[in-house]
Amino acid sequence: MAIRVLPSQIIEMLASRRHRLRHFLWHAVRSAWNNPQLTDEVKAFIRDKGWGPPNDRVPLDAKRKLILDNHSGEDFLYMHRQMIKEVSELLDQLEEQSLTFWRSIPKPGGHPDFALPPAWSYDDPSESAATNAAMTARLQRVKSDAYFRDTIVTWEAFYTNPANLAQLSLGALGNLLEMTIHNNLHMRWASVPIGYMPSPNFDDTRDIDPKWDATSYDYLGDTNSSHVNPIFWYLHGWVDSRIDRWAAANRVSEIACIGTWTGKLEEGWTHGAPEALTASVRREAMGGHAHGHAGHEQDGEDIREMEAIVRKLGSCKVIRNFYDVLRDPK
Ligand SMILES: [Cu+2]
Repeated sequence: MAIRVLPSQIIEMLASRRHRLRHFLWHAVRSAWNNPQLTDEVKAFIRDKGWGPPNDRVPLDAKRKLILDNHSGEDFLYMHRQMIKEVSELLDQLEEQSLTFWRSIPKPGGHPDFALPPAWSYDDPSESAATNAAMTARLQRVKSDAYFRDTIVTWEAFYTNPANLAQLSLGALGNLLEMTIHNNLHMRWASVPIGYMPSPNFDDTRDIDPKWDATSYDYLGDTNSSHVNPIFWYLHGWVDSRIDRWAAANRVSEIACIGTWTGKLEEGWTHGAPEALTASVRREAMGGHAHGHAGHEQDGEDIREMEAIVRKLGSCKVIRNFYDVLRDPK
C-alpha cells in the first residue's frame, strides 16, 4: 500500500487560497487572541469581519498557558472533524476510496510510506545564531528515534488509555492533544519547506504571493499548507479517533459539543455542515472547472477580508505556527 494521494480536484480545493486562509486564520486567531501584543483595535477589526472566536473561547491565556476548562479544545476536535467529513464526502461523491488513518503513530523504521523526511538546519538571518542553532537542535530531536521512544510512545499511551480519558473533559483532551503530540507530529513529519507564508513579520502592505497557492506548497509546519499534505489526513485521523475513545471511556453515546467554532461561516450556512467551511471552493472544484481557474477563484470579498486579517495579525507580530514548537517559549 502506498501513501494515499487525494484526487486532484480535492487537492486543488484544499490548496485554494480560500481554503488555505480559512485553516490558517482559524489557528492563528485562536493562538493570538489573548496575546497582549494583539491590540484592541485589531481584535475589533477581526470581530467586525466575523472571525472573532465565540465568547473569546481560545486555548491559551495571556501568558500562553493552556486553558483546560473553557471548551476550546472541543473547537479543535470539532473543526478538524468537519475537515475530515468534508474530504470524506467529496471522496464519496467521486466514488473514490475513503481516507485511511493512522491506527497508531508509525514507528521509526516501520512502514516505508511513513519514513521521516530528514531534519534541516535553520539559517534565518532575522534570528540570532543561537536561536537558529537551538531550533535546528530541537528539530533534530523531534525527528529522532529517541523522541519516538521516550515522548511519542508515552503521549500515545496516555491519550489511548480509557482510565486517563475518563478523567478529562473533551475540551481538556482537545487542547492537550493539540499542544502536545499533534503539534510535534506535524514537525516530525515535515519536509524542508520552500519557506512559509506569511512570516510572523509579514509586512503590512505586501500582497500574498500566488506561489503560496501552488499545490506543491504542502509544508506540514504551516497551517496555511499542512492540510494539502497527505500525511495531515493520517495524522488527524489518529487525533480524531481519540474523540470516540473518549466517548467510550466516558460512556457518552452522543457527543454534545459546546465548542463548534469553525471560523466565519460561508453565506447561508449554519455550523454543523462541512460545507459551511468551503461551500464556494467545493462548488468550483467539483463543478467540472477543476483546471485553470486559479485566477477567478482568488476573487471574492471573503478572501480579501481574510487577507486583511492576516496582515493585521502580522502587524502585531502575533502569528505563531507549528514550527514554533521549536522556538524558546516566550
Ligand atoms: Cu488544523
